[in-house]
Formats: sequence, structure tokens, C-alpha cells
Amino acid sequence: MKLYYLPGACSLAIHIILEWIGEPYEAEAVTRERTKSPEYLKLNPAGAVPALADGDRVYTQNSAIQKYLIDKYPRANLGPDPTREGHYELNHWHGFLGGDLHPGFRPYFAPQRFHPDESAHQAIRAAAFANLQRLYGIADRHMNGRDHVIAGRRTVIDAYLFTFSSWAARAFPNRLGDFPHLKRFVANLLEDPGVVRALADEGVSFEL
Ligand SMILES: N[C@@H](CCC(=O)N[C@@H](CS)C(=O)NCC(=O)O)C(=O)O
Repeated sequence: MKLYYLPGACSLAIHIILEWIGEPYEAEAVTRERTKSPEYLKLNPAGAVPALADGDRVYTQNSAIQKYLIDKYPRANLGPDPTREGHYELNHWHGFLGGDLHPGFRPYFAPQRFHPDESAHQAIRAAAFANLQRLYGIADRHMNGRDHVIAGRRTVIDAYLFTFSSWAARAFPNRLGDFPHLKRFVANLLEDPGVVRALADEGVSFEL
């Protein structure tokens, strides 16, 4: 099994999950340029990470890879509670993190993709920042009094929320200072051996 990742990108979630599973795997760093090469586009036509090659198949899309790993390694117990409510919670957080929060960063990191005129970029970034603050506020209130996002134990969603929280810690002027519950959650995971290994492997570090 081989993970293709960009250091510190959303693929970090899969890297952490593979560490938590504890089975042998390879992880190969790619550059943004390489994700657009003909060779890589055969792996993932969307030209993005994460991509996970397993046997003769390649799995893409973060939430789909997470579900694949939950099913492939049931003993790692990284899935939701096996109830209707548990599956709802998993889908809810995949939607919130993958559908709301992740795309919320695009205008913040790359305003030039939204307007060619440089004079518009500051306003685009400010609007994106306000939206991200709102979304992190929702996640922060959810983490009040919780050590894990769902199920009262470690699941794939912890790795996913950790990954996007690391982006806030690295990119926001006040890091995670406005989000005390998220900050505690991230601080706890920074002590987790699997998280430590995945971050070190990717050469990523950040302060809270
Ligand atoms: N919907 C995809 C999004 C993947 C995605 O946007 N990956 C980013 C890194 S976080 C990427 O590879 N970007 C390449 C680029 O922007 O050129 C998923 O959830 O896996």
C-alpha cells in the first residue's frame, strides 16, 4: 500500500491514519507540479493528493480513502459506532471538513485563482478568513469537553480535524488562539506517537 502526499496537505490525515493502523505502508512525497504530470494523472485524474495505491487499485478522495481503511482494517477500530447515528456522524464530519472547511481555504491561500486583479486579493482573503473563523468556531464549540470528535474514542475524523487545525495553526495570525478547545485537542494529538511520526516523515512542524 502506497500513499502519495504533499507535505502538510490534506493527505496528512491519511498518513496519520496509516500510522494508527500500524500495518506496513509506503509514503511518497510529490510536488504540486508532479500532481499535474501525465504519469500522476493516471493515478488521480483530479491531479490532487491524497492517492492511495493498494494492489491494482488506486483510491482517491480523502473521505473515501478513510472509509476504505476503516473497512479494510476493522481491528484498528477507527470507524464510527456501528449504529445509524454513528454512520450519520461520520458522514456529517466528512461533509463539514471535506465539503465546507477544506474548500474554505482555497480563496484564503490562493485568492489569485478567484480574481486576476491583485487589488481584489486582500478583500477575497478577508472574506475567506471570516468564513473560516465561523467554521472553526463551530468545530471549537463541538470540541468543548470532548477529547475526540465522535464516538468518544479515536476515529479517522480526529486525524482529519487535526490536519485542518494544523493549517489554522500555521496560517492564521492568532494561530489557534481564538479556539481554545481545538487548541487543547491539537496539543493532545501532538503527543500521539503516530501523529509525531507522520509529521516528522513529512518534515512538518508548527507552534500552537
Ligand atoms: N476533494 C479532494 C481534495 C483534494 C485536494 O484538494 N488536495 C490538495 C492538497 S490539500 C491538492 O492536492 N492540491 C493540488 C493543487 O492544488 O494543485 C479530497 O478530499 O481528497
